[in-house]
Amino acid sequence: PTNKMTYGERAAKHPNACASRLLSLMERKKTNLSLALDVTTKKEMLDIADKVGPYLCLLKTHIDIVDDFDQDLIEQLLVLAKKHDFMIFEDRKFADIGNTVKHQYGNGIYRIASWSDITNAHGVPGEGIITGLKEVGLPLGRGLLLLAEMSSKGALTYGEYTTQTIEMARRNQDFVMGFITQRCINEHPDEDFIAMTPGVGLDVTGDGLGQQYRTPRQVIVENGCDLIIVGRGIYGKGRDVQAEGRRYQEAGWSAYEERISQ
Ligand code: S5P
Repeated sequence: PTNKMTYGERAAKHPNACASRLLSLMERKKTNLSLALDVTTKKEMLDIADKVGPYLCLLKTHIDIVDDFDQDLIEQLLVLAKKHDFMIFEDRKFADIGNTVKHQYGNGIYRIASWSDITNAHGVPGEGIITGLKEVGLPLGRGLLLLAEMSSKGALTYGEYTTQTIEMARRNQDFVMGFITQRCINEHPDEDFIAMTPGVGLDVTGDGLGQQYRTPRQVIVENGCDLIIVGRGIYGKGRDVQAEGRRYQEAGWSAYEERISQ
């Protein structure tokens, strides 16, 4: 199964180009850390991305929360992505019909598809959401994640909903490269969806607004996930972002080494 293979071995045989690019980056940089950079100014965003960049494989953005967003922010993020060798994931969580999401992905002031390697979507509207996003993203070599399970308390992403979301992904493996999930979803021997997991923290178990945290070891070793997505654990109030970036990178990587050596 995939959770006994190295990221490099998976990269070499992965049919999805975007997934293969990410897995080989993870192997070469020795990191499975994604930073969830939920800050609201351009200055903070660029400053933290530059400081934590050496420890990341994937920078996760919420571009629509930046008060002073402009095109220059995108250009500078792309410069940092090149400088530090990380990919970008705009966490847009699309949730509308195919024709609408196509425009939300490719048009508007953000033009997400033009700069973000990866984005994500809910399965709630049905398979047309994937078809719409694919029309825009696949020709650009982009990848999509489906939200199979959420980290927050009381989330409705379970049971039949999650099962059907996974089936949608299985029918669209050219574009769907993985899941936002709390556990590894791969079942068939030839199946290799990348499992990215938010709700990761080493110091606290929640945030008072429904978020629930588990440790990198719980996520990577016990639940077989591939990437840890960490936000406030790294840039939260009073934290040394560089030191925390290194700490989460080391925790994530040693958990992965423990898993593949078992
Ligand atoms: O189920 C989810 C899915 C996502 S993408 N739960 C989440 O928390 N997220 C995102 O992960 C959320 O939007 C935020 O950007 C990040 C978690 O941030 P943290 O500060 O709680 O680590």
